[in-house]
Amino acid sequence: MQIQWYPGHMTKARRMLQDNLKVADVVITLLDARIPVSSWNPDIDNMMQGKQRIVILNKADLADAAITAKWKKYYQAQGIEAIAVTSVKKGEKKQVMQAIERAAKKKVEAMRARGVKKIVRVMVVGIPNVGKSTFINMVAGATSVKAEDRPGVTRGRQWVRIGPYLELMDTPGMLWPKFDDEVTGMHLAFCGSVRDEIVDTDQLCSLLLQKLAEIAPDKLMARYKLEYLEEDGFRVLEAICKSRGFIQKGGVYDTDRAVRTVLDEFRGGKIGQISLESPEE
Ligand SMILES: Nc1nc2c(ncn2[C@@H]2O[C@H](COP(=O)(O)OP(=O)(O)OP(=O)(O)O)[C@@H](O)[C@H]2O)c(=O)[nH]1
Ligand SMILES: [Mg+2]
Repeated sequence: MQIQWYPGHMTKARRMLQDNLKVADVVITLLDARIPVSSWNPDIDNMMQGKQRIVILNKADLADAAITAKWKKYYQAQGIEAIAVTSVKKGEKKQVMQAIERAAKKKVEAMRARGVKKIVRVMVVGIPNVGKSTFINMVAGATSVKAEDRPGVTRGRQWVRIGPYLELMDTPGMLWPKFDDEVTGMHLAFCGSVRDEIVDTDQLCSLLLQKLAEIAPDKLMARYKLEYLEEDGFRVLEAICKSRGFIQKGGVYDTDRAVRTVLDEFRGGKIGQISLESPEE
């Protein structure tokens, strides 16, 4: 499945990111805990060289906790601090603040030695729809920036003040101009980071069902009350139409409705906590 998708505003967003990087003391990269490999933007990564970094495995509530724990170890083994966060939940702020404190410690202490109380500036980056704005609102304890369940919500940058000595910067979601492989684009589309308008959602859903049949067959069968799974994703889609009663006049399967339902339910975690990528692969 080929996905073409580098919208014009991203070139602008990239330039803006580069300009603002100069004033950032710490960079927080949000990854989608279900797809840490595909949500790691190599382009952003290159820009962030030499910065103090924290990796947040966000949407941890939607991922398999055992696999997320492995991912944490994986990053830590590379000397990158990584924490698992569910930004839609309260009570996650403390571990984030502690991580920021650790990352900014050296700089803060150096300034203090010169008698200056430093304001720590943290830039939050990541792919579209990964939850950057939601994460910032969670840390701020208020709805400071707009967050919505579709990619491309945040357009300009925005500083959010978290207290007298901390500011977080929200940035637009960034994809990279080209993917090295099709799997990356597919995984990003499964998880809602590519606009559905630019992909063939029937095919996307069929591929998702094939993937779920492979890695989480029990959850898939339980959710849609299926007794067995066919190899072909389109056949699974038809079985779901039957089981859910998505049938139009004349007995025709309403596959459009099944496609919407499956994509929404997967993205919302209703099929279960499923990680599509594990560090062992
Ligand atoms: N289940 C779950 N949903 C989350 C989490 N964090 C964010 N979301 C949801 O993900 C969707 C996108 O969130 P945003 O904060 O707008 O994402 P963003 O990265 O700012 O997106 P852009 O500005 O478009 O790049 C929203 O529906 C959020 O409620 C999380 O930890 N768990
Ligand atoms: Mg946003």
